[in-house]
Amino acid sequence: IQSDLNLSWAGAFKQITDAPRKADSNKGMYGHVLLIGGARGKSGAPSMASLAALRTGAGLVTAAVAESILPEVAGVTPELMTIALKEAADGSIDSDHVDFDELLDRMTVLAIGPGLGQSLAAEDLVLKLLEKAKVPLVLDADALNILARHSEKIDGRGRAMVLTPHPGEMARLARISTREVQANREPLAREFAIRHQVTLVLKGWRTLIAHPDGSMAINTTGNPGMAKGGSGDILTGIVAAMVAQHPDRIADAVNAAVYLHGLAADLAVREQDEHTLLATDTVAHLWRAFR
Ligand code: NPW
Ligand code: AMP
Ligand code: MG
Repeated sequence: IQSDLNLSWAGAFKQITDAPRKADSNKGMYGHVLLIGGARGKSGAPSMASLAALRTGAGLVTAAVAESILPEVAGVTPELMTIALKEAADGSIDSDHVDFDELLDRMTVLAIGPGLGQSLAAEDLVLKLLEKAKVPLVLDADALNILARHSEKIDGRGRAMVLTPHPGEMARLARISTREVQANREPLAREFAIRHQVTLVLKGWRTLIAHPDGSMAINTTGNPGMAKGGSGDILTGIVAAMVAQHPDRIADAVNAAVYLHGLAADLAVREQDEHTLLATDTVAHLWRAFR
């Protein structure tokens, strides 16, 4: 964590990760995460994100997915609630049949993108969600690929927006090559976050978190065992759950989410190996990371 902010952030961080749940807690105090993503062949992405959100302490988690993949997603764990959305012939969610008021009712945070695909129907859905959702948004994967075509809509001023691109997705957002992204990570992330007033999580080894006020954090956890399909989908769930629990402290929540994700993976590889680590093993070690 950047040195000038080190002390204040270390304190904030501990408050978030060490806070005991009040004895008289109820699930309504810990937020309701709504996750929208998945498509045929990519049902694992919303499943993993949902599982990770549940394992990070969200009070309730609902996955809203195309009806044909709902059985797979619902099967990830019985704690997960699901909403079946009508789909077009190609399997994409058909936004003309979505009742957005009902879908978004009582949600604390909306995470969109893992496994969603980039069809025209998916694009329509993402744009409508951006317009209708009044809660903090976590945008990942295909939601980012879609927004790369509508950069004027990337605006965190109305409600908070957290974007979690990997370098390939950042390249699409910034319309430059992945190589250029990697050569300019810090200035690129900072300028993007300030210009769009969003929280930008630029993933990869030493993930950067750039905040709308221009401050930045560099993550120190994580390992190459995470360079496998599913790792980013799990981060989306962790970020959404942390934001759901701390909607008034988005910067601290996102910093903590990124740190915990990498720490859980580091603790998991101590027991096995970077070659064999699965993204879901990271979820299974989240409890150790919190401890
Ligand atoms: P290259 O090859 O080096 O030019 P894509 P995706 C780059 C879902 N998933 N450093 C790199 O580019 C996701 O949620 C579903 C440098 C790489 O080839 C999405 O919706 C799963 N470069 C969808 O699939 C499990 C880096 O980006 C390219 C980099 C597609 O997502 C898998 C890949 O990016 C997946 O999560 C780095 N650190 N990281 C499931 N089980 O359902 C990435 N790149 O083309 O956006 O594809 O990330 O696989
Ligand atoms: P995605 O590409 O969306 O699946 O995201 C990959 C996740 O794994 C991100 O959180 C990355 O920061 C993390 N990750 C991938 N490779 C590494 C690495 N070599 N070291 C640390 N973290 C990594
Ligand atoms: Mg990803």
